[in-house]
Amino acid sequence: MPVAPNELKAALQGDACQVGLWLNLGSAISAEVAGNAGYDWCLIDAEHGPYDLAAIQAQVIALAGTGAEAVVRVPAAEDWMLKQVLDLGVRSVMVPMVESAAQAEALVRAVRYPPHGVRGFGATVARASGFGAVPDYAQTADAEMCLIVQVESRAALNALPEICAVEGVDVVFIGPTDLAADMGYIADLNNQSVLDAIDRAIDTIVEAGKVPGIISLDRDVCAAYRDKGVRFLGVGSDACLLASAVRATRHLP
Ligand code: 3PY
Repeated sequence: MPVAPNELKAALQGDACQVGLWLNLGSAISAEVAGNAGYDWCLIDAEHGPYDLAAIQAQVIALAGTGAEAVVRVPAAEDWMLKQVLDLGVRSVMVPMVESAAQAEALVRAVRYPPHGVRGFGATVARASGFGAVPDYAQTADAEMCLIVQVESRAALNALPEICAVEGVDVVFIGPTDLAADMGYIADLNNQSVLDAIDRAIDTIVEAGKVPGIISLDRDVCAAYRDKGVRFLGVGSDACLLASAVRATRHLP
């Protein structure tokens, strides 16, 4: 039996924008709530959330019963971090701060087994193989991997055409917050130079035939990015949504 198809990866081949939510609370219950809300994907943010492997696993299991693909953002571009996450049964991963084609190529290899990659083989004991219930895991896992690389610095934007040309990269995701910081405008997401750089980056990614991704907490900005061709779109985070709803509910009219 092969690995179940990665529906997010397949959908990214089409025109429809795949809409997702960031998970930063570390809660399996909030992951389940988000997954059942109809998002195409939910991103377990192990770069900026309170996640060890057990917390990631709990959210992966919570999302498994929903229609949302579990995407895990690892804290850094490290093979061993990807290996541990993939062994949990994750097929879609985001990697922050990718700044060169060589780095992107190394990541493509990190999520694939030999001979096409360098992923260590532990699938006989891993959750990924259904603890043996998916006997063809080793032969079929590579094809379902969805690799999302983040470009979020001036160095990354300078190398963008080369990064986009790397086969095996499914989505090139612009990180607006880190990009603004790297450009000297920390926490100033509305800075015109940053917005212009993002627009140019989206155009470059689309022209290269890759899927552009981005996140915004502003619904109008999200719609504009979708209309511009973004096809992997983060529209919010569980932590921000909870915070704003809790504040809004505090005072009676
Ligand atoms: C950024 O905005 O820099 C991101 O990485 C998205 O969280």
